[in-house]
Amino acid sequence: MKQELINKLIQQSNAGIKKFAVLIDPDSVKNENDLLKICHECNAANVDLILVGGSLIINGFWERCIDILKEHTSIPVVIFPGNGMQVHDSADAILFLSMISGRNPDLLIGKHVLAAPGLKRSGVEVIPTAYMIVDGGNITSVMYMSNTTPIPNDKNNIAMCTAMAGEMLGLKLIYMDAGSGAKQPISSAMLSEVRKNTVSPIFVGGGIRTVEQAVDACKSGADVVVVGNAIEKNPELISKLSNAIHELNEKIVTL
Ligand code: 1GP
Repeated sequence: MKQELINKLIQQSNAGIKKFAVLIDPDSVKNENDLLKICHECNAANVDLILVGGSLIINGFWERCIDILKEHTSIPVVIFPGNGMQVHDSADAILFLSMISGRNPDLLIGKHVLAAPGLKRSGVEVIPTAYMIVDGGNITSVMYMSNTTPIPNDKNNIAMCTAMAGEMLGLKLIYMDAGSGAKQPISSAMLSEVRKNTVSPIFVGGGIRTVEQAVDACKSGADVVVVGNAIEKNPELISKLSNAIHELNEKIVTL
């Protein structure tokens, strides 16, 4: 199985390099032109990853969305699946999410069994991901659709032990998510606690709307900051967030 992207993420995380990922929900993009606008902004801002996914597939734009992105950018396009139907051969990789914050067996292993043969045939890089939902102050789609209880946002030890267990089970990447449109992002204290006790690359997302929040998340230990909602509303934010995160890397190199 391919391990190109995960190996790069591990290497760069070890070197302290911070990355910015834009999340595109194909159901939220109105038309191909809007998608192309976001794609061009991502190219111009040197965004590191484009994640594609959403809780549902409503408008039938799923496969076309990934194909358009692959035609117009060399940024890796990574599926962040909201359900087992969100697979497409032309993506570079898929986050194979085991929702270890919850106790829904279907999302821990059940859906994976169904998806495995198709994924193997597809040749898409499969990244085993410890997916942790954290309460962001409101009921988000992922909470409702997954039928799971999120980790309470002040229970840093629960988050830390959950992430450690995920690593011990062999999951290669940790994704801490307050859910799309969360009122508040995951706290710096929780991120630091998880960072201190794990070595895998950490993705963080959910409710990040400002440069300050993105930079704080990086300084607290996140390797990749994921932003969806805020950039859908204001695509100009893409370059601001990307520049701010990449500036942190310049500081690392010159230290
Ligand atoms: C959600 O982590 C992502 O799963 C991004 O969240 O849309 O709130 O940026 P936002």
